[in-house]
Amino acid sequence: MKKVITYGTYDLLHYGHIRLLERAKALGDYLIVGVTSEDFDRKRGKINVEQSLMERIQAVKKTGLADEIIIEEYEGQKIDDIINYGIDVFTVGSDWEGKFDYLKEYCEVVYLPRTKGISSTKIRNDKKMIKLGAVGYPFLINKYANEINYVNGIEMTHICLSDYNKKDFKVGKCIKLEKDYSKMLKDVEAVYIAASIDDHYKYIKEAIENKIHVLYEPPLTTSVEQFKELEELAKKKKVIIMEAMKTKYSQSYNRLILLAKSGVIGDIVSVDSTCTSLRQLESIGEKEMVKTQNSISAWGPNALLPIFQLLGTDYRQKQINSIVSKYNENFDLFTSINFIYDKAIATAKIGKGAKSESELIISGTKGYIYVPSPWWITDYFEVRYEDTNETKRYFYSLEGEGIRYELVKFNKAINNKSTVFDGDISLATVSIIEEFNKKENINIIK
Ligand code: C2G
Repeated sequence: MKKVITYGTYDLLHYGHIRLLERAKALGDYLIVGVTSEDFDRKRGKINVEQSLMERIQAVKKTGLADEIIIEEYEGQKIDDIINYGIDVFTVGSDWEGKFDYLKEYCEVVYLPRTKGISSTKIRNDKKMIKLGAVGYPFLINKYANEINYVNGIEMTHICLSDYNKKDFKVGKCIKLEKDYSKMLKDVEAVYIAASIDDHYKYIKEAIENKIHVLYEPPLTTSVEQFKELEELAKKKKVIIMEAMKTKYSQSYNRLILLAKSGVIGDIVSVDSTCTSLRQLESIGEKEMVKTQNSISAWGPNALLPIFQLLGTDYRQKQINSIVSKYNENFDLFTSINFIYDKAIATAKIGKGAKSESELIISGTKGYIYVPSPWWITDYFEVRYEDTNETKRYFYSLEGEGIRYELVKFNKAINNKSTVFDGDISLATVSIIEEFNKKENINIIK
């Protein structure tokens, strides 16, 4: 029996895929189709795949052409499969011409002519493009304007100038610069809000009222009352609201949270998360910095995320200690928040006026997870035990600081009308920021 193998993603299965499978089948008696896993596709830079692995497998199965379907999960698997399944012919489309010649050592390699005029990318692009407008800080908007080019189905069409000049935005000519926010909202379906925290509420509210989907730099607002109002309004208007927190959508971060919850380090007894940066202090000085977003609202959402995800928001006790600026009591240069849970403790340390090792450590009864600084944009972490020989290292690819994965997620949420808003965690964070701003139950060190 002549065994043939071929691989692919098979996203939104189309005529080109089917023709390839038919010809692959005709090369022998038994056809094995390797469908790529989400992880593997992401590693090889395919971030726009729309369908889940299961949906793609089902579609290949439905063609009736595959005698067996396997999952392709890692680099180098093709050699393993060819040996293990006793493959005679490896085949793939001519877009890969020459790329798999190294397999000739193990079996026959056939490149089949690719069908012209059709591709998954084309099908994805032919769908309606979501128009995104942006408002706020140029350094953030410039990054998003660049990263959105890697994402199918969504484009940045407008930027609201608000407090800035045209020259602050280093973006292509096809983006329209608009002075008036309300006017911009008329021309877009979604908006990215990276404005000063004092303007968040009014910008977000106006967007939701106009049924515009919102991607916002957290926090949503600094008031619990406003938070609840906006959350309710978004539900009523059936609008997606999503935090622009790249950590939250990065593969390595999600994997480490899952691992921590799976028990590999035993019971979690402590989460220590530190987020500090002196960048702003060094560029504009303390006197100017204290007019901007304080440390707790700038870094709080990030630093508190792993604590609330792993231990929940139902802590028994909390203590906030803050060193504040001599120029402005409402500006914390450095804050530490300590939590006591039923069976665990946690600390978040944040600061725009002090520098520390910005690491994340999750301690357990059997070992700990260590994420090096800056942990919120990491592509690497370790699971460590008493016996250092047992250390396990995890590597991931993180392109463009993770912004493009966040945009893919936002785009998918809009298309699938799925919710991506973790209300409990965001609310718990906003309530801590509000407590600080109101100076309730806080130790202030001047
Ligand atoms: N294909 C084709 N004609 C098209 C589109 C795709 O013949 N118009 C072929 C591809 O050449 C490939 C198969 O259909 O052989 C699956 O295509 P994709 O889903 O795009 O997968 P791809 O990224 O090419 O994966 O490591 C090799 C990969 O696993 C192949």
